[in-house]
Amino acid sequence: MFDAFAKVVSQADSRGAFISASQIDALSAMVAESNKRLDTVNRITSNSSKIVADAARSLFAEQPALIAPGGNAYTSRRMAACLRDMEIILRYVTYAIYAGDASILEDRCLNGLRETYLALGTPGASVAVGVQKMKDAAIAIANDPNGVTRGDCSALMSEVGSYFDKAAAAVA
Ligand code: PEB
Repeated sequence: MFDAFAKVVSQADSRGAFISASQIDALSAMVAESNKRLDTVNRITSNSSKIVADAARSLFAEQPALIAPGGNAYTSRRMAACLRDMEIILRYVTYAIYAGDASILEDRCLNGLRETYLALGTPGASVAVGVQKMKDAAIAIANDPNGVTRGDCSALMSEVGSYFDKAAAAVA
């Protein structure tokens, strides 16, 4: 489990090298922009229930077989497991945004998740659709220019998107 700094250190150490000037520049840009990152995590975190519930509703509207008798999210127990899974994935994505590095998401959430869904008979492709819906909602909320100092968040938003994409690709 790394953050952006630990990852740079680990990479430099594996080469037996000092931290390079370009690595220092990249980390210093990350620090300079860090309020955007913290605002993003704060906004997604404080809207997490809505992001999960809306994405799930939209997924079930598109794929009603999931909630019909015999479906993978039919019965309250499976529905609860499904909402919980989406919340877990969103939580690990917020950790990755906070750390500026995907390794916590990869190591603790995505590693083995495809195999878990295969073993359970849960359709990973449907989970991936739900994750993409959470991505769209999270970016819309994080990128809202109202209520914050306005600035260019395009690089950060594409980074945020990449963590959701990684999660979706891991289970699709
Ligand atoms: C992963 N999900 C489920 C299980 C596990 C996970 C380990 C089995 C144990 C259980 O039921 O609790 N757990 C989850 C996760 C981490 C973890 C991400 C990461 C740290 O520890 N069903 C659908 C939808 C989808 C879904 C497509 C979008 O129809 C999910 C939600 N996951 C789902 C369901 C189950 C499950 C379990 C329904 C229960 C499966 C079953 O018992 O039939």
